[in-house]
Amino acid sequence: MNHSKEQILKAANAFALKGQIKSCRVYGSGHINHTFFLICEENGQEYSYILQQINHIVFKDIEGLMQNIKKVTLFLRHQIIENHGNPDRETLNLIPTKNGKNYYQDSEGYYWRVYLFISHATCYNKVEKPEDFYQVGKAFGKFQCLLENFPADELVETIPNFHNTPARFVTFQNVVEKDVMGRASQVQKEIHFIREREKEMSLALSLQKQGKLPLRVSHNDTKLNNIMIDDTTRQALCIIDLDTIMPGFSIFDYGDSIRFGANTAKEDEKDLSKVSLSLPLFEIYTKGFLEGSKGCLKEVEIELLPYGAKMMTLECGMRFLTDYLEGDIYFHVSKKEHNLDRCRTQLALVADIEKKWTDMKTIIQKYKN
Ligand code: ADP
Ligand code: GN1
Ligand code: MG
Repeated sequence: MNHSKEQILKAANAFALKGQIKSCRVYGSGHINHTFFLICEENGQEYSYILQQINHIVFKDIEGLMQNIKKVTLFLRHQIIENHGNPDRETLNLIPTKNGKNYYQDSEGYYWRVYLFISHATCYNKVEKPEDFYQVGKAFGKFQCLLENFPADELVETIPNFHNTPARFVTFQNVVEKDVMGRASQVQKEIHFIREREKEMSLALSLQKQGKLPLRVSHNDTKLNNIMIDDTTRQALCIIDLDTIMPGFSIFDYGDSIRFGANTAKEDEKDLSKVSLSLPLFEIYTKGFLEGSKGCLKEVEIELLPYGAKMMTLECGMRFLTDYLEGDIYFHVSKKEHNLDRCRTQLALVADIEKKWTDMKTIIQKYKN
């Protein structure tokens, strides 16, 4: 969806920004929302903001989603203040509309929100320094503990069954069968690869049902570009993209970070020979995650970390393929077969994870105490 400049500025002006808008440009590389970087000016002073048009096809209950974000950011804000941190930089801060609401709906039905822009910090699409990935692991690990006492029943499920892999498999099977775009014959190999792994998909949910695996308040979308790293201190500064905060599994928060950050190739790399699981990156993230979550995770959660990495990669590959078969209606795409390329990298990574299973287990043992 391309919004007109007029529509974007009208939305921005609905918010209680400081000063006059000076510039506005498309920003970031998220697959879901439409993000803009705003600069305002007042008395020679500049103020920066992130403006987002929230994807209401993906998120059906925007009111509930924004309530979640409000509650979680307030909760984190208190903890940051207690720890003498900077609450304007270490968590997202919503800017209200001029009417005091935390989102704005325009006349065409689009939903918008504004956050304080976190400056002098970067979201990376690829690990540049291994030490950064350690910091990211530590931050996401700590996030599990920070949210341990957050009242989970106050959160709405913004996307029901988000990491319910068996439910995603059912959807996938239906989409393959319908084949609305006539693309299924071209991707038989990928379909087969996913089907072969169906049995493994239900492990987490069945352990949860048996009371062995705890459901926690988790982030659910822990890829590298959903965390900001401070340009000066090079520490993980702020976890962003809180749209999917809801009950989930710690192993999936861990796993989604590995899926994206420990892949030696980009998520949409065409040359599959470049795709592999980097064991050094896997190790450094694991070290950080286990340090950050020390004392919070149960033994079973630690044992299942490699499974979390494999499942998030397989599920993501299946989701990209589902979207490709449905005609690219969910993830933003910027080229032909973009979702198919993404699916193929994920499945290639699953295959490599399977090869490195024992190494992964050994690394976990090394850091678990
Ligand atoms: P999506 O759901 O589409 O991934 P995100 O909320 O992750 O949307 O935002 C997309 C990108 O915008 C991020 O990867 C990051 O680069 C940038 N971004 C989002 N919020 C902020 C913020 N408060 N300050 C600075 N940059 C931000
Ligand atoms: C999406 O919003 P973004 O770009 O951070 C998606 C994740 C996928 C990821 C794949 C709400 O994340 O689940 O793992 O793309 N988010 C949603 O890169 O579906
Ligand atoms: Mg994002």
